Amino acid sequence: MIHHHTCCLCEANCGLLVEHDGEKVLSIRGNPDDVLSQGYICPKATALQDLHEDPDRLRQPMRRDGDSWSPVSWEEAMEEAASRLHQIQEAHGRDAVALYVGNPTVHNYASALALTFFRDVLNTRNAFSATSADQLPHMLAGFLMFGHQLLLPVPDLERTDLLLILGGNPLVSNGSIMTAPNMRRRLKQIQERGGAVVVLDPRKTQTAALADEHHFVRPGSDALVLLALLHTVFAEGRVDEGAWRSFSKGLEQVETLVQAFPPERVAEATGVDAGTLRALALRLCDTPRAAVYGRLGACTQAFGGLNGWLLNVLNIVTGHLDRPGGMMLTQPAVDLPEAASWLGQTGGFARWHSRVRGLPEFGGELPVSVLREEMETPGDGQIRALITHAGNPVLSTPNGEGLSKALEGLDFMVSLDPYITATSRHANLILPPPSPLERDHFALVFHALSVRNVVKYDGPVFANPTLHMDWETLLALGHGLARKRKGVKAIWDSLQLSVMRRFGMRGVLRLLFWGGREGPLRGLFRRRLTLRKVAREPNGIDLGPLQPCLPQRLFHRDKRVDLAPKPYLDDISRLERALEDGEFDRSGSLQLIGRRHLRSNNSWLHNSSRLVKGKPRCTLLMHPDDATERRLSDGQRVFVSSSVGQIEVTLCLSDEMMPGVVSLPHGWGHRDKGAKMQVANATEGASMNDLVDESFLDEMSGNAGLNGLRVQVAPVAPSKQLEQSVTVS
Ligand SMILES: Nc1nc2c(c(=O)[nH]1)N[C@H]1C(S)=C(S)[C@@H](COP(=O)(O)OP(=O)(O)OC[C@H]3O[C@@H](n4cnc5c(=O)[nH]c(N)nc54)[C@H](O)[C@@H]3O)O[C@H]1N2
Ligand SMILES: Nc1nc2c(c(=O)[nH]1)N[C@H]1C(S)=C(S)[C@@H](COP(=O)(O)OP(=O)(O)OC[C@H]3O[C@@H](n4cnc5c(=O)[nH]c(N)nc54)[C@H](O)[C@@H]3O)O[C@H]1N2
Ligand code: SF4
Ligand SMILES: [Mo]
Repeated sequence: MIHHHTCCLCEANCGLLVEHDGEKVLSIRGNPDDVLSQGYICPKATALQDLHEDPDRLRQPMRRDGDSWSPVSWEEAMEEAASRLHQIQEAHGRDAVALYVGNPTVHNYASALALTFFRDVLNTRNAFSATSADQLPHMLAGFLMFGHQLLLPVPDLERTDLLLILGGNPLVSNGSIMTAPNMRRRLKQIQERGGAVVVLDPRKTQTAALADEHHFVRPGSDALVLLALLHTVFAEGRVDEGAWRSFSKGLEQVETLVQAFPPERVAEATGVDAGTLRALALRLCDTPRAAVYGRLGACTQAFGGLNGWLLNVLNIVTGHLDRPGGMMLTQPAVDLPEAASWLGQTGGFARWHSRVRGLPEFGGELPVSVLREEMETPGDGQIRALITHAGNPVLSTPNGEGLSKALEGLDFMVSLDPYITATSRHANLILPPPSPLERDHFALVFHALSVRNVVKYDGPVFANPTLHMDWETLLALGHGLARKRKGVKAIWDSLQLSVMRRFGMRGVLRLLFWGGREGPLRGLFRRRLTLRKVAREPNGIDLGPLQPCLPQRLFHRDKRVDLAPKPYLDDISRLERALEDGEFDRSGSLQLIGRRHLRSNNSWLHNSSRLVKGKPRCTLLMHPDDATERRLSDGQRVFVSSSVGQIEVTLCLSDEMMPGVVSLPHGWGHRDKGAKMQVANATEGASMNDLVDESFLDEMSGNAGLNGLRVQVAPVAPSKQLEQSVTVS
């Protein structure tokens, strides 16, 4: 039997044909008729079978006793979790229980919806997520400039003639904040129609290799690049005269500010020469359909916040925002920003600050870089218990080793995770979800970030009534907590959650369709799309190319784009100081950046033999000149050390690296961190995040700095190394 499904592993959301015989998966292939992916899949799709069949995947709740684990019934586990969390909140206040929400949550509409209810009940200020180790700067820019944290422009790949990429490697990541399966084909199509792809990256990545132009850029210096591009646009009198001028404000402030950043001033610090910067700026102005797209590398650095803003500003003043072929906003059938605004949630910034370091809240969450200190620092509001949902912060967030130690000091921890991971192994209870093939799929978040407006819903491939979906576990836990509390709010929460548990998240989705822009409640001329209609189309429905939608889509009350929000203007002085103090200089130390691999997904999928086989992947890439300077050679074991830690890895020399920059993938080191995953534990690797100092971050937005960290590299046995080289010479 063949079942249509969608791969939930990354943002591309590729359509799948899953062939199965009863419970046995026979094959997983790309669906040639899928509305967006048209048959494309990457090697990870077939690993959905491995996930489904993995003997290490937990199939019932587990309770830890010291180092040993034993199964426990759902009823017992839920009761224990609810009462322990309740006791801790009663004794120490709501903030004593923290929540960390990881990346797979956004790939699961039902848990994303359930979390909004659960967070409301938990009511803690100590809420964290992978957002602050990822796209927070884009969301902050959406919030401050357009009035909604979920208004994130995506490149209109189908029509652009010039795509400038800063800090993204979509050929490997398959695109982020840009749902666009088959990036290779899409980038080649730009070239085939006479357009060009230009990449600014400290590594000549797979995407850079395919691009028409690649320039090395010094890690962390993108804000200077963007300011210099803007400088040129203004200095040459090339600011676009489009309609956006009538619904924006703050242009004069931007003009004044960029005057201080001529290309010549930033060339040395950025590693990009002034002529290149100037030519790039003019090319952007000369190309009617162009898009400047920045992603992870431009976010997770010391000036990530400024980058989020400057990327939008550059697109706006060159006339490339909200225009076909430029950076555009989506209008999906289930309109996430609008639905969130019905609930009064358009975002928020700096409404409160973290207790110890005073870093700002964003969207109701604190930066994950403060998680450890908020656990270890005594006082009111200290974190004493933690709930993790689909996250592995020990491997994925700064100072993982430090965090791992801090978790040992908690009074109670519960993890919703299919595995005993580096993080969940510290939990008292693990509550596992079903596999992705055992749940339905709707790309609630990624339809809102898709390069074309599409809509699609898939039912589960396998039905398994004994399993508890993440959403059910979350709502049951919230319900359990509410029932133990007293007062009007507790009664309301309890009532609301019991209705929601019965109604189900599919029911909420059905409602969202009704009120959505294509839904029956939106008038006669709409398509009257309902979930039922969508579910009848297993290949999905095309709703057409992205359409200009400003200023209507703005959420600011004055319906204007704010080009110059104050937090950004204030932060420019920090950038100025860094430039003046020589912080961008290469001073002997190396700068460490990350690297993704097509066959991996953050800290997971490492327990699939077919994905991890082959050459070791957790290697340190270094330019040969840097190796010669340090008398290091290819294939040698080295220590990489930083202000907070040291790891041992194998060195690989490669001229794809910018001199002075080294690269490591993150999410490895399962065995050292005590995970219980046979294949992952037998695979070589160490955790890059053991090196990342929590104080290396974007102080303005609070986003973690995961790229550009200063490190030292030394041979594992210096004396032996020296002996060898002396003998050779
Ligand atoms: N150094 C460095 N660090 C990084 C990055 C980097 O580039 N460099 N990237 C950052 C980014 S972009 C992100 S998004 C974060 C990711 O950070 P996290 O989200 O914390 O980490 P993941 O590795 O995605 O962990 C996902 C966990 O969820 C579990 N899981 C998978 N599916 C499900 C499910 O359906 N339900 C439940 N309950 N659990 C599930 C997996 O077993 C795994 O333990 O890492 C960040 N960390
Ligand atoms: N195969 C695979 N796919 C994935 C994931 C995965 O782990 N594996 N993770 C998923 C997740 S959670 C996310 S968020 C996306 C991320 O997807 P992308 O945003 O494409 O992220 P990366 O592939 O990490 O690419 C970041 C690039 O930034 C570069 N870089 C580092 N520092 C700097 C800098 O200071 N400036 C500039 N200009 N560039 C810099 C790096 O060299 C790298 O090429 O990928 C998703 N897709
Ligand atoms: S690119 Fe690969 S991992 Fe991403 S959705 Fe498609 S098949 Fe899945
Ligand atoms: Mo991410």
